[in-house]
Amino acid sequence: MWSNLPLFPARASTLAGHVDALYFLLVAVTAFFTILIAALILIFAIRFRKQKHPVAKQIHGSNALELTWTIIPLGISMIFFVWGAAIYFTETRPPKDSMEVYVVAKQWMWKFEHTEGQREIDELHVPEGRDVRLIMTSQDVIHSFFVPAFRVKADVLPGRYTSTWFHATKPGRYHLFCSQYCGTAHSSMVGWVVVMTPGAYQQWASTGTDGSLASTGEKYFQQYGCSTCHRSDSQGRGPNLVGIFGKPVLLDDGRTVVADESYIRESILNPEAKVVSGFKPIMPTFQGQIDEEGLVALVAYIKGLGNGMANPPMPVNNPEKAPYPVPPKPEASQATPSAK
Ligand code: HEC
Ligand SMILES: [Cu+2]
Repeated sequence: MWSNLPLFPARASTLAGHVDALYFLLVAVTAFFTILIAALILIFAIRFRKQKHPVAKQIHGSNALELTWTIIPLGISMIFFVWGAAIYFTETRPPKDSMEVYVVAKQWMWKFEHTEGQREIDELHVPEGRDVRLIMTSQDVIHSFFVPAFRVKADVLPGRYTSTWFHATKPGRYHLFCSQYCGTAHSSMVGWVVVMTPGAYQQWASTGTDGSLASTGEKYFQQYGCSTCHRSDSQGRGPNLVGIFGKPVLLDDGRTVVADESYIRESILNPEAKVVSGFKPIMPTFQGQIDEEGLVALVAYIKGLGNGMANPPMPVNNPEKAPYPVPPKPEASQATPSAK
């Protein structure tokens, strides 16, 4: 009913209707109380004017009145709170099996990296009818990813991954804005989200790539020498990374963390922040050597190890089939992880 109102952007995601409904309720309740209060001011000003009531009659204390004006507003604000929180939780927790796109923002452009290997600038192609999760980071300052038609807005921060998701419901081209002032050309940090039918997307995604994102990551994995310490068996100087993604990792200070994208990123840039139990903090930092796009590729590679999705798992104990040269097995040495 509101779709033709030019004040409103198109409603092109599953979330848009929920956000709008909450928004309309807020507007309606606000309008109701604005009108009610304005009307009461007028009515009281006339009814209790000085000519009719020369001496004011004071009322001291009324539990009924105080309870009423406490409980009703509390109830109303709890509706906003609970409903808003529910939408927030939906919006921040991507459904399982979402398709994933990595986003690297920088002054003043959006870079998108698809797991299939497609790379785009200021344009994001996605299929209609699928959950799409964005894993986002910034190369410089704070940006914010905003697609009004999806009612999706999430800050994109340097030094960490943030994530949001959407499920587009209508093919079309939708505005993408940076909604966080980020310097001189902030206002031109705009782009398009192109929602395609699943078939058209399939075709688009399978043309003209030079390998998946994970395979790019695999190249880096060898180029930066990660593979000399991280092997697909337990003989490396670093932990075997096959299948670690999404699993809990025991640290040497007794804490347990889940190996998500942020953990892998931190492990590469600041390996000493969280040292895996049973290992020595010998991993060098790669801070300043690998840029955000390289990190994204490495994350995608490590993520794919062992779940058979992005890449076949690293073969275990099979030097012939290993994707990189496997050094001969060291004899039991100080580098072998000791069970704690
Ligand atoms: C000198 C050997 C060495 C090199 C080179 C090395 N690492 Fe590590 N890495 C380690 C060790 C040892 C640990 C465990 C101790 C720690 O957490 O710091 C580790 C931990 C990790 C972890 C956390 C693993 C877990 O099980 O939770 C990740 C992820 C990781 N490294 C990725 C990389 C990547 C990617 C590279 C290349 C850019 C790399 N490492 C290069 C030795 C190395
Ligand atoms: Cu920006």
